[in-house]
Amino acid sequence: MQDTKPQTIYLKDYTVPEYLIESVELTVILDELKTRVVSKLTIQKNPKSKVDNAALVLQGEGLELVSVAMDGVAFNEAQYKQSAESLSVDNVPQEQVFVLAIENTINPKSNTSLEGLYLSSTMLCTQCEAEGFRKITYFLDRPDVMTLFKTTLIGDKDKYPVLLSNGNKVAEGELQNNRHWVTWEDPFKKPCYLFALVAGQLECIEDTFTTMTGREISLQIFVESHDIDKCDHAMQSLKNSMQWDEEAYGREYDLDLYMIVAVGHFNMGAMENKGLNVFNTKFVLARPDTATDSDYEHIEGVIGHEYFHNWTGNRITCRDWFQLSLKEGFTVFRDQQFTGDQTSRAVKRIEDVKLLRVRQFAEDAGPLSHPIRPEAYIEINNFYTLTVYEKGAEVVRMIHTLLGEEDFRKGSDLYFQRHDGQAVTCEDFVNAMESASDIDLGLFKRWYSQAGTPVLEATERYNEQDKTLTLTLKQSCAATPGQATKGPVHIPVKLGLLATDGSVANICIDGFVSNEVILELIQEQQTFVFEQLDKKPVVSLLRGFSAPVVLNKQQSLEELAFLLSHDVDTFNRWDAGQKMCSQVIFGLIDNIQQGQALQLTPLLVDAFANVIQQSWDDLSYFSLLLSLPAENYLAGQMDVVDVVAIHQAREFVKKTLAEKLQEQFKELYQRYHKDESGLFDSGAIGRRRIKNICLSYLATLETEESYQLAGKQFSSAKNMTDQMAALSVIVESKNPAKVQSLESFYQQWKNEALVIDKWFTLQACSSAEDTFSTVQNLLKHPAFELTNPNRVRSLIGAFSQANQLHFNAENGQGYQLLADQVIALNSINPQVASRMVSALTQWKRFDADRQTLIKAELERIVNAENISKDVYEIASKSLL
Ligand code: 7ML
Ligand code: ZN
Repeated sequence: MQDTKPQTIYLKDYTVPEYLIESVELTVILDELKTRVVSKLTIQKNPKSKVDNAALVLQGEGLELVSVAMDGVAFNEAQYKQSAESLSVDNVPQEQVFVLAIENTINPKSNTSLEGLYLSSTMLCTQCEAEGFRKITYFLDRPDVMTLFKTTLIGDKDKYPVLLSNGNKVAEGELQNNRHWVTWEDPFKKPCYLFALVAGQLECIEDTFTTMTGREISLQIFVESHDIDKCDHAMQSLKNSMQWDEEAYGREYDLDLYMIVAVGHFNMGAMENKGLNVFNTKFVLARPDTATDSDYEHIEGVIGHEYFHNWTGNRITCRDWFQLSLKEGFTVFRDQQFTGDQTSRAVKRIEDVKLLRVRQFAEDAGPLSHPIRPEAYIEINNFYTLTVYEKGAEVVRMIHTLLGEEDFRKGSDLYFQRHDGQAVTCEDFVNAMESASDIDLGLFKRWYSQAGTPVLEATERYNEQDKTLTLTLKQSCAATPGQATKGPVHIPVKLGLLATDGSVANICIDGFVSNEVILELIQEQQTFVFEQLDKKPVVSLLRGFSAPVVLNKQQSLEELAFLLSHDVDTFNRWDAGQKMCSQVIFGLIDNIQQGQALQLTPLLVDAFANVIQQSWDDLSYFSLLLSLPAENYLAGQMDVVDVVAIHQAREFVKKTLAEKLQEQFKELYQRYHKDESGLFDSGAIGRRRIKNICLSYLATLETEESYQLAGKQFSSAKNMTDQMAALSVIVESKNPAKVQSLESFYQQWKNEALVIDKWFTLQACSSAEDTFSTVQNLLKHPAFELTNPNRVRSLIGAFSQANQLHFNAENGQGYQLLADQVIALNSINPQVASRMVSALTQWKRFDADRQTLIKAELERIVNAENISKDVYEIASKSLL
């Protein structure tokens, strides 16, 4: 650790800023090695602050200070104090506005943290959220200080022909020595985390969008020249997003220009900087032969996400970083709705719940469990978590469910009306929703402060005499670090009833009759009585996954098979199949652990055969019904995770289904394999999904015929979806063409970084026996580099987070490999290093031997020299 003990920041300590920065004029003289920043801050005392004569403390990190002046008069060294993290001035004017002029220099090239101003290949770009602006110049780097920005960029005309910043271009000109300048002005006040600048040799595609009030917005997407043929889908996605936000939320874009820049080195997915989004190339670039159908979908979702932030994040921002879920939870909810509307609501909901249940539930159950509004942090970058984002979105979704579509829209309108231009709290959001409806959200607010996943126990009793069904729901939540006891939360439980013939049964409760109800659980235990039921119905509970809880309910395989064939709720129908598979697999895991022979129940084979027999419009949904639960989802449900038994049991089920349903899988494959060029069209996507899942079943048979099928698809594929699907089954199988296929793929795509990422990931995720040594070799591959986060995630991230079987090898070699890489990465990029540690946080879920091995690696990380506070916080809290 560093010399000073890392400081913890607490929500309860929040106070308003003592000073405000009304406006700033920034001049940035760009140079790879030494960029000069001249900043003129117009400052005044905050009328809301109760502190008199407070020192003015500006944050700044890694800056070379050149000069400071106030109201045109230069300071001598006695007139300010400088520390490694700040610049402070005592005795500043309390009554009138004053101008502080600061000059400093920075070195973008040596900035491998990719926070602040840095170099990505030949392009200079910035990332400021959460606290990166302080790496550019001294500032009040907190989201509740909102400022008008005017930015002048100066640079060499050949190296930096394109000079971009937020807002509108207001002036430009030429200078001596082949240099030029551009001035940008952003008419909206914003916190400095939304500042951005980009400079480089960029090309752009342009389009326009006409808003609902008839304003024409100019849209531009900037990329390096070799990527200019991969921007069309991103542009279409942007226009779709703008249209959707007008229709769904009545929100219009507010500047005349919207720019997106794609950069190859980026710590996260993308960033919503006002008028100038900066994106990871992964979420912009797509061409049918380089990007899969899922890539296309993710691009649309992320473009939407960043666009939607313009209202939920930029126009209304967060008071402090504890309120992160205010903008992120709501914006993720909005991008989920958007993607559902553009593609298939059923499929999108299932995909979102899969992510939540596997990854967020694990986070909530582990040592780093925190509420969606955390109470304390050491490094805020560590709190861009699945809990803040995904559970945060679920909490917004529950408000939507409780209020209904119409009142939710009224609530969001009221929220925008009340708080436009402000930096607010999660409480303000919920209050607006409450004011716009008749719903009491008092207890609901506990979702913001209580960590952990609630468990819902459901029991039912049918009374033949009264013709009633009594449903009892009981909620509980296990203790999490720092929260020993938990209270009940407000849980909306969507429910339907099915008659034994599979038809929808009427729900009669409290004198009302309907097809579907939302039960509101607010106490620890509640009982609901449904009347006028001539026969015992089958209950479909927690439809659409109406709350982020674990539902425990006894269900036989027969009952689950019934729901799988009859439920009208697409989520529960799919989930019934998943529960069936899970029950069967857990039975087989028991058999494996006791050394018994394995046998697959015909009930499961029949259920799959039955699904295949039906006719499906939504082939993507059909393909989800044929997918087995993932290994990590199964692991999440075991007391002591047995990675080997999980893998064996699941493979056994897959292979047995392939044997029994071989003819059906072959028929489906032939029916839907069209060798299409890979257009982003829902029909074609569905055909590829179903065909490729059939291919993966057939591949488990390890027959010459299956090898040929995969080989033929691999070599003739005209789109990346089919090519990757084929390569993936080749790599998983004993197919003799494996080495050669991997090599030819590499040669074909060695100049497309994003495709090479896929090549690394595929090998890192393989269950093949030699995967560990493959990963070791790939770390030494010339195309591997620790300075590129996408590459790190594609190899180290994939191996540690998506290869449960090999990462958790009994001898601990997976853990050791990860710790070595985390320690190496720590000094290059602390944010990415810290994210990589997350694979080690779940140690309590394993057997005693593995626990010892993992703990030893965590300790090695904590004690490593110069460990960053990012990595320190995650590793040390994991050990508690
Ligand atoms: C979520 C983002 C960050 C971190 C993007 C960075 C963002 C912060 C930024 C959903 C879709 C795409 C990206 C992200 C994500 C982790 C995840 N403000 O816009 O939230
Ligand atoms: Zn976001």
